[in-house]
Amino acid sequence: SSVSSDKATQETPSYACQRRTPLHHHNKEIVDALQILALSASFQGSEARYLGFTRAASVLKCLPFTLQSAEEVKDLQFCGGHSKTVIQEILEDRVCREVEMVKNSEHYQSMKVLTGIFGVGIRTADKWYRDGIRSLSDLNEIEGKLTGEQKAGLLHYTDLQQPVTRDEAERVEQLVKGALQSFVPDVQVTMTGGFRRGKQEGHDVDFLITHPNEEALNGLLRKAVAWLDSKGSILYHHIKGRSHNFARSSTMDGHETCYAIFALPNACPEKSPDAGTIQPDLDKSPPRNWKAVRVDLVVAPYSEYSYALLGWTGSKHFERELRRFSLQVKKMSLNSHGLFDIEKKCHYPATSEEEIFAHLGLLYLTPSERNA
Ligand code: 8DG
Ligand code: MN
Ligand code: MN
Repeated sequence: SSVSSDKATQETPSYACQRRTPLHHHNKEIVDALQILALSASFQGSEARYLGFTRAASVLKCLPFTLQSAEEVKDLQFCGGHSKTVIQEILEDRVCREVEMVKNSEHYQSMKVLTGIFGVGIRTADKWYRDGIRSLSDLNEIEGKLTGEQKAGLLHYTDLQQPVTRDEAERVEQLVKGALQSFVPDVQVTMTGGFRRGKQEGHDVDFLITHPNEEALNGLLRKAVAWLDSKGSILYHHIKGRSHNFARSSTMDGHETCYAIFALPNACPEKSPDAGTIQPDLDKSPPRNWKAVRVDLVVAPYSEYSYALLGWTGSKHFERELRRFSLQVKKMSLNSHGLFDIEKKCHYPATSEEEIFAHLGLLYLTPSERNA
């Protein structure tokens, strides 16, 4: 829907799923600023402004050079006037007044803290804000009204605010694989989410579980989680069962999913020459030998595996753009279960992500090119 010359349109395709978006790019300061404005817009319930700033930030991630002057900004495509003003201000003054104001605002700061709690979305946080809640300590007063998920989120808040490192993610993978394989030795477990896109840290660890024999998957997630729980590895978990009659819309997914908080044991320390030295124990409480880590486990039947893999690898903006492209350009409905051609009224099976891109007429993008 953008009005630009044919030549310019060829340079930057309009949907993020038509572009290679690397993890590292050349305009971090500007992208960070635009993403703060996007987040602030979402905190205010403005989906349109959220999308505008998010799209502008995403376009900048693909630029192969660092923006130097306001002059270069004029020709930027898929970047609205408001975003362009922000970019120009940063290029000229290093800071943008609107971004500084947002960062200092009470609503933004409180919403950031409150939505940072596992189990707290924007609506809940905003309702709390309107009830006068500003910080974590204010939540003690309404403790009785919190869900189990939110109570766990609050209890492990400090740990969960720490990024999960790749090393920690790999140790979670060993735990998860060990539990699943004790029931089904040849179960397939794949790390998805940001780590699959090449990120070195994340806010959680995401896994996709499948097996060629669908019977093998029956009850597997519940058994594996119960097994981990019995070993003390689970601090919180909530399993959402598979929904068989979910609407095949582009926004709903119905895979069996476990949202959990793991107690990840610390890595074994390297043996050092003075390992035997007795350390004075100044603090009387014993040192904690685990860290709370958020983990998402998703089970997909083998026939839907490629769609689930594509859907759970992200990024969130990439997924949103992929579904928007499917619907608007191809008249097909895409979700983590499959691809449905609305006009031909047929489903497209796929045994790899490459095949899904091909069905959509898109150039294949590797996971590390999906950091939109
Ligand atoms: P991070 O954890 O490193 O911060 O980033 P991430 O791994 O990219 O984000 P994420 O929040 O863990 O989400 C990973 C992908 O999973 C993302 O593309 C969106 C997708 N995803 C959810 N929830 C759901 C859901 O309910 N259904 C489907 N199909 N996908 C989902 O987060
Ligand atoms: Mn993740
Ligand atoms: Mn996740």
